Amino acid sequence: MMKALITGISGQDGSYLSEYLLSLGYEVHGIVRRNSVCENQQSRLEHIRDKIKVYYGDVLDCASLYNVFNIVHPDEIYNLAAQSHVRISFEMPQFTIQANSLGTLNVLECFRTICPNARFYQAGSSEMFGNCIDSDNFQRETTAMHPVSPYGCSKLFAHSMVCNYRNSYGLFATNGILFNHESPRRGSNFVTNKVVKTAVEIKLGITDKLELGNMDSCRDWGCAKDYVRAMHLIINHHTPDDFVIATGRSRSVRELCDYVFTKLGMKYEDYVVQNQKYLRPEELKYLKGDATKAKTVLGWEPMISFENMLDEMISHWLNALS
Ligand code: F7E
Repeated sequence: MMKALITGISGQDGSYLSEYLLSLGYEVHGIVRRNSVCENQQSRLEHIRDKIKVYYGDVLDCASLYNVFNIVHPDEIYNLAAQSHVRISFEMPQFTIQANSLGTLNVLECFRTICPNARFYQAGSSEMFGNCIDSDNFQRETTAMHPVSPYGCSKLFAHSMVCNYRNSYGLFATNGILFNHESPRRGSNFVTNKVVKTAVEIKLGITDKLELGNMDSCRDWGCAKDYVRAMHLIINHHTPDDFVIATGRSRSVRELCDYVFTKLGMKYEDYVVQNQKYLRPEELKYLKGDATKAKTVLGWEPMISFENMLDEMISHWLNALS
């Protein structure tokens, strides 16, 4: 039986990846950070709690990492642990760099010294591109990377270290460069789930307005379930490599609002107001990923549309809040 170790198992991607790997017959192990509200700690894992093995640890606590690696001896390592909120990375730049950059380095060191024959997947991000874009308006594996947030900088360091460990030590170390991916399990301070949750609250009379930051930025939004499939394909490819995972469609925050409010029989213009506090000191304006390499080399394609994903999120919040 193949053994997977997932850092950040309690996050959106960690929970979907666990489900997917369990369905493939994997033994799934994961590391969670201690949270003062223990119900919050593993809320996304409740339904599979008896099928996975979870350890307390932290990518910044090397002793805990070494301990878990020595217990599990994984065949596949998925490094998903991160401070993943871009705006918050401006408020907590040092923690973001520690967790995302040094944390990745700590996990790489465990990989190199304890189980060098394993395979490693790094959760990279389209935020690494910053405002770099090719002349055809796409970002791809060869596009320059000049990040515009502490989060983007932290992920670029991690991405570079993975390449360095692959080339220096011959390790099977891979990078996914994932564009935005969403689901009902997305934290409700990310824009998709914030818009859907608040629109449903407005529909149900729980609140009367939605406060947002920049509505003109554009993102390439895919579905988390499709993207965890890509992680598994990347780590199981015959050669360690880097892959962009994206849908190839870009939409503005305004278009997102329009779809969600219209679906609920409302006009977003009647409820959305701008609040400066949600603006970022520097904004990444436009993302549109070209996943041709993943399609041709790995056979990966997204299966769930933007609309179907948002419909699932709307149903989720209607059920939860009604
Ligand atoms: O923002 C704008 C905001 O926070 C999307 C993370 O998973 O994807 C995610 O990063 C856009 C930005 O995601 C609000 O300015 C407007 O332009 O949902 P988001 P993100 O920053 O793109 C990348 C690929 C990652 O790797 C990250 O970990 O929406 N926006 N008003 C807002 N965003 C938020 N959060 N809240 C607002 O009120």
